[in-house]
Amino acid sequence: MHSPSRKEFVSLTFTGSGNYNSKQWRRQSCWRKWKQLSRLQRNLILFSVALMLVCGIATYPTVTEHFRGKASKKNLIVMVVGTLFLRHQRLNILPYVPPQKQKRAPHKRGPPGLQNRLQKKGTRSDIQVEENPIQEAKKADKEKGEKPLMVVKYLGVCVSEFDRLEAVRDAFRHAWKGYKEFAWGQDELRPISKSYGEWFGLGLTLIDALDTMWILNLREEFEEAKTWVSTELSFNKNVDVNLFESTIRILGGLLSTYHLTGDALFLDKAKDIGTRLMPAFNTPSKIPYSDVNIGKGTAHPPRWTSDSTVAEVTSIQLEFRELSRLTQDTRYRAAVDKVMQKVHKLEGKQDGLVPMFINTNSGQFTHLGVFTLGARADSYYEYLLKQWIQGGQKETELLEDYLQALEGVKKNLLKKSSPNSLTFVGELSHGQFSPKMDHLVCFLPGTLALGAHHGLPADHMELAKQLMETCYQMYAQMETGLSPEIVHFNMHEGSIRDVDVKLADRHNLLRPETVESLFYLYRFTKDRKYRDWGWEILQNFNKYTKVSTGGYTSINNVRDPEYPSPRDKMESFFLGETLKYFYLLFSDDPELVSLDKYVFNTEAHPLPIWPSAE
Ligand code: DMJ
Repeated sequence: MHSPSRKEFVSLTFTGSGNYNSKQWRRQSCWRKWKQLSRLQRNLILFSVALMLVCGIATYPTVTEHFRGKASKKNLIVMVVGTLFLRHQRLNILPYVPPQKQKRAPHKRGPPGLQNRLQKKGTRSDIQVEENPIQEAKKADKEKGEKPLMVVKYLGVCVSEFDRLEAVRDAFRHAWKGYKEFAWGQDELRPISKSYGEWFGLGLTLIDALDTMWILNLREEFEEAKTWVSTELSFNKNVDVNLFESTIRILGGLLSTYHLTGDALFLDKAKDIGTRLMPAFNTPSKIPYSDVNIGKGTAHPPRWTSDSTVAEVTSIQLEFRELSRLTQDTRYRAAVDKVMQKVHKLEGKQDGLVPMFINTNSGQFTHLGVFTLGARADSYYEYLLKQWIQGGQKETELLEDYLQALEGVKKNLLKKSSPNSLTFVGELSHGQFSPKMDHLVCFLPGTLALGAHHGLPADHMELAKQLMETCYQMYAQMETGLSPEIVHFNMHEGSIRDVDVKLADRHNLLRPETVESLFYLYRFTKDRKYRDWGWEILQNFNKYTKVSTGGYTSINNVRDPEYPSPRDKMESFFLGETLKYFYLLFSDDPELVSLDKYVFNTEAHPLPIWPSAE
């Protein structure tokens, strides 16, 4: 983070006697002081003034463009003067203004001494606490006794889209710095212990992040990563991988990078991993096992059950179908289409909602009667719509299942909270409603909006907007401004707050779903509040999860801004998804991954919508 150097200021102290209010005295005094300056000082001042004028003229059209009709005149002046001032201080021409230095909320208190506290508790931490004007303004409101039941939006922070995009690129570079230094070529960075964690041993973070680097235009970083893929990445390894996770992150990441770059290296690698995953489908029912040994070509369910997770077996289709299209080898598509056809016909659904488990021997749902849009079922619904879009909107069974499931959601799972009537999606267990909602469910506003964009009923967009507000409140109502993994909504009249969080659910894993939905909602509505919400969330990630030596960490407690308790893990999806969706949210270019040409897989890897002839 750039901080202005003191050496760059020229200090002028005016002293003197007499009537220092008189204009003449001031004029004479100034002139005398000017004459007292050395030639170097005078030249420096003249140069600075000239530079400020030139920058001012150059900046004016850009700044007015950003703020046309969106900011008050006062804000505009603050922005122009602020930009010029900071440029002058830094003596360079880059138009990036570090956002947190721009404007402070009144009654600012110092940032909590997180680092000290962590060390006192004996936890080694390099978490970097940054100033956050939005949180400070909220605190100020609280101190004034204005308890924000429904947290209001602080839109007055004067930051241009350009700054926001740069802030995302900075965040990516920071995450990458940690990965490169302490975890290069490994699956996940452990940023606090400056080490790494292995899951599959396949460079998961690096592969997940490839297309993000391309989209963020971080070409140097991309080239380094590409070199690793071409020289180091081998799938010929005696290792068990999870079919779903390696499909969405590795196969999906390689396919999208192939499409964005046109480089055949990524298609070759995609074909290699796709082929090695195929043994998972050798089951009595053709519903795939959860795990595959990609070196030995054997597959098996988890040790304790012969069930697979419904979301896992129904969220690998976009990737395998695309692999068939690109390679002209129909086996990949045939395997995953068969799964969808079987699930389409299965007994045990309720109004289109599916249970969470399916047996690989019998091919039947198990653990019947429990319905959620969260963990273990979430992306089933997402992929119904997205496969329909990918295939040119021809596969009507997929659309029917999607529409029916949404009716099932409305009928069984959709409720309002108290006191603020937030619309939320709860869960159903053997006829009993539970007001529990996983953060994972926050993919739904984006998916609903995407469907409406592709011609589905307009009320899908209305529901998307309501749920978007709820997902935002899951962040805004927490002390850190970051959402917990799971919330419980209050439904009793007279409740004081909408959201409760159980002790075990207070963690935040740097998940993308809310940012993902904000991206879709902004793309389709152009309502700037979605960007402001995203900006607020990004700042809170920076404040509570950024580790000074590089990387970001998941945290244990979003309710304690003094001690969020780092978990020492940066999930690959933070680079693959969260930061990518932030960037796309702040980008003004609708052609940067056009939603009329691409469909994102559930790990944010864009795959093409097939031309209508296919
Ligand atoms: C990602 O791997 C995918 O988005 C998946 O669909 C759900 N879980 C994580 C992110 O939260």
